Amino acid sequence: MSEQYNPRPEHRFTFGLWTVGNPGADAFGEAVRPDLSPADLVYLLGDVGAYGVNFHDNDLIPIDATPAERNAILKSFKKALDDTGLVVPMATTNLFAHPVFKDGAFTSNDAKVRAYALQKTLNAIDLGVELGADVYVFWGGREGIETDAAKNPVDAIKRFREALNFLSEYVLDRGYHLRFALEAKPNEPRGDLYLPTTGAYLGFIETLDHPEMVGVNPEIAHEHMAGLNFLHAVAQSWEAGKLFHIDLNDQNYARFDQDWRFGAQNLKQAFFLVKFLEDVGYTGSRHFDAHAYRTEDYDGVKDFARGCMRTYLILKEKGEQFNKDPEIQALLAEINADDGSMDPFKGPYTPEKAAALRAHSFNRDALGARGLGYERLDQLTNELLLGVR
Ligand code: GCO
Ligand code: MN
Ligand code: MN
Repeated sequence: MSEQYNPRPEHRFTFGLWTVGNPGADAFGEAVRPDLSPADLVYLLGDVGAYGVNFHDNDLIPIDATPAERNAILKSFKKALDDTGLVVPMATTNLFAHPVFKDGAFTSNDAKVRAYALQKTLNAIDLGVELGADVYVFWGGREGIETDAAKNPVDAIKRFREALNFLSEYVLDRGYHLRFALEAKPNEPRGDLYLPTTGAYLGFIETLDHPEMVGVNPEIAHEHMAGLNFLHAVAQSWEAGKLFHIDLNDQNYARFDQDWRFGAQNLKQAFFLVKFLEDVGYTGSRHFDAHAYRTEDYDGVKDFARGCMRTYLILKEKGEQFNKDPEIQALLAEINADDGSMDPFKGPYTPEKAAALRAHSFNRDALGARGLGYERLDQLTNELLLGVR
């Protein structure tokens, strides 16, 4: 394996404890890999060259840990971070595993559950900040329904907003450098989840008390489950200044959340995504929210993690090649050519501009008759990706 695709800290590759730590249990079968401690997982990530490690509160500290157990775990986790040089850029709360959250957390119908979810999140924020996190993810794990008879969807949104406003004030009150990133998913584990797409969250954020503190954490698998174009969700988030974090993985459309290795399924989409992130200069984590196939052992988990990063770096190089390819660039220049004749109509509205625009005559048949060369452009892209350019 050539070294040019080896991960380096500046690539900002991160993994969750729950990703490389996934023991392979699914709805039909038990775990196939032994549980590893958080510290062991940090050493594994250090070995494969990751930059950072993220966690849910209970990935690190079990929900029923005693104070002594908590201290011991934290001590060995911090030592592992020191030994490997890994950092903790992001943290989050597990608001979905315990039965108390079976009907959601912040959107639960039960005020006690909602208050408990807030309390758990306050503690988890403290833990994340203590370990260095500056992004805090909210994935609405069970914020949804099986039947709409059970919950008023408007109440659910209002409750969720109230929780985020409360937590934003908490962060400000404590003086933490922490931004929130909201992660949408259309369904699973609930029949339907509220705020099911990144676009839905982008609208919701503007209704919060502190929208400037809140962005999104789009995930490939989740937008694909909704049948959407992930790149477009990412681009809209970026353009809105809201791309605070990203969950990279892969899978085909119309499946459950399979969390496969980045690039395992849709290489071309992965290519355009990497090219976008690199071209716009996204500086946040490249977080892999994925796990190894259930067929894998410990070494296979490392192959999985290395594969995510290596594919990203290869695609990054392909993006540079695309940007330098004379034939591709000539085609793009042609596609975007502008003879300046429409300049008088550009920019903000004025009554004069509108009048001039009305008076102009367009040759729509000639405009409609032109071939655009996209077939050639796409084939050139394919050949570049297939390595024959
Ligand atoms: C999922 C989600 C989670 C979240 C994680 C961090 O489908 O299970 O993608 O993995 O990303 O809880 O918020
Ligand atoms: Mn997911
Ligand atoms: Mn995710």
